[in-house]
Formats: sequence, structure tokens, C-alpha cells
Amino acid sequence: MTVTTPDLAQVAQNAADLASAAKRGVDTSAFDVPSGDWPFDVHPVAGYVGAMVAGIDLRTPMTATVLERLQRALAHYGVLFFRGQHIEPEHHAAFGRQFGNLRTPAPYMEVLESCPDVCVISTENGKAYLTDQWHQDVSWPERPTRYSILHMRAIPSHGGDTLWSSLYLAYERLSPSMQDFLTTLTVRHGQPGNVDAMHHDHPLVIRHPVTGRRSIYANPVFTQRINELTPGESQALLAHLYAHATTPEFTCRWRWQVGDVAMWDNCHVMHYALGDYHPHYRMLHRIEIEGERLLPAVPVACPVP
Ligand SMILES: O=C(O)CCC(=O)C(=O)O
Ligand SMILES: [Fe+2]
Repeated sequence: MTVTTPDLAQVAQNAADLASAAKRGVDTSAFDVPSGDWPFDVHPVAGYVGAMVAGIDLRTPMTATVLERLQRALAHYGVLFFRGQHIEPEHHAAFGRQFGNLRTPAPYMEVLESCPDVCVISTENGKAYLTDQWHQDVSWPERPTRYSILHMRAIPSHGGDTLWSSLYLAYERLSPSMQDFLTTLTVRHGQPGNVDAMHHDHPLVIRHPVTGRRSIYANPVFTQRINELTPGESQALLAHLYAHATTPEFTCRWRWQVGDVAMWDNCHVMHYALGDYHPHYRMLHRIEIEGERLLPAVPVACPVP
């Protein structure tokens, strides 16, 4: 592990920009990067979401400090990218276990025989064709998936990028009246096309457990309805929120190299794997880490036990 120093000129420039924006009355809260005594290099890849982290070898167990800082960086940036991590599946799973319990893959997923916590998503097994939609991973249980960790193994020569969007920004860029209204609502998340399967009601606006920032918690694949509205109202409002949440400025886009690892916090980002490379081959390994029950941004009459 190398401890790196931040780029001081850039840090000073960012601080000057923020001070000047605040003087002009601009709300700068979305830019407040946790002050950076990171024990690794952090390079943001877009304005609001995503950062590349260097100076960490994911095969080596982390110190408590590195683990805590990575969780803080995830809580702020939403998705972190680690280049050139040619890890084995056992390293992948061991890295993930340091953040919590691994979710057992659903029976319909292909897993590695040697390491059954690791799913294979490929064009060959067809699972790569299901992820070109905006979604959060496994959002329907009471304790939804918190983190997903993806290790890219094979890429097409072009295409196959992945996008992430910030659900913090989606909330923060709504009018105060709409923000207030949304915090009174709950959403049912369940598996698509099966209203009787496992489902759970979550607050529509959650409070992030690390930053305390508010985030929308809904996605077009797993959110079935807003419980307090009529079906027509629910559909119209969710459609508006999804269109708003995927505003290009609220997103980042990652051009993969083999060996890249991406880790994201499903509490406050959605993602979308671009399906623009067929019939070429793409394959990745993935694990998920279970989260806790979600916290409402304000007390809502959320029908959860
Ligand atoms: O293929 C990708 O880039 C992302 C796939 C996906 O949605 C996931 O692994 O959760
Ligand atoms: Fe996904």
C-alpha cells in the first residue's frame, strides 16, 4: 500500500472555486468533497459521481482506516474505479467481505464452481443482455444490496461502457415543494413482472447512513409503485423522477479495460450497462454485499414492520 499525497494545486483551486461560488450565492453542498486525507489517490471522473482510486492493491487485506475511507469515498462519489486489478475470484470475494456479508447469488445466476459467491455475467450466458436499463441492484429485500463489486474480464473492442447516475443530485435539484412532498411517500420494490414475489416498501427519499444526504431510492426495473398515490399519479411521478435522475450532468461513464474493478453504493446511484456492442463478447465477475434497512429522510408512515 502506498500512501499518496493529494495534488495540492488542484485542492487549492477547488477550494477557491467553491469559495467564489458560495460568495455568488450558489449552493455548493453537492461539491463538498470530504476533506481529503485519503490514504490513496482519488481522481473524480465527472462533476458529481464517480472517482478513480489508485494506490490500493485489492488482493491485500485493508487496514481499518483504508476500509473506513473507502466507505466514505463511496458515500460521496457513488462509484469508485480501480484500474489494472488482475485479481482472482477468491481475492474479489475476500475484498468484498471486508464491507459486510456477501449476498448469495439468485439460483438463476451462473456462479463460479470454485467460488460460488462470484456471479458470471456474460454475453455467452445471456445475463449481459439484462442490464441495459437504469437500475439499482437487488433493491426489493428489506435489506437491499448495498455495494456491488464488478471485475471486468473480457471486453469488446468498442462499446460496452457503463453509466452511473447520482440519486443525491436527482433529489437535490428538485424544487423544495417537490422535495417535501417526496419525503412523505413510500415505494414498493419487487421483482419485475411478479407482484406476488418478494417485495418490500422503502421510503422514497432515504437518508444516507454515512453522509446524511438525502437520496431518491427508486429505479425503473424494481420499483413497482408509489404506495400513497393512484396508479396514474404514481406512474407519472416515477417517469418524471427517472427522466430527471438520468440528466446527463448527473451521470458518469466508464470506458472499461480488462482488469478494472468498479464498486458502487446502490443507496445513491443507479447504473446502466450500454448494450451497444452485440454480437461481441463481454464478460465480468460480480459480487454483492448486503446492506441494512434504509433510513427515511424524515419519519414517514412507512408500512414496514
Ligand atoms: O455490465 C455492466 O457493466 C454492469 C452490469 C450490472 O448491472 C451489474 O453488474 O449489476
Ligand atoms: Fe446491475
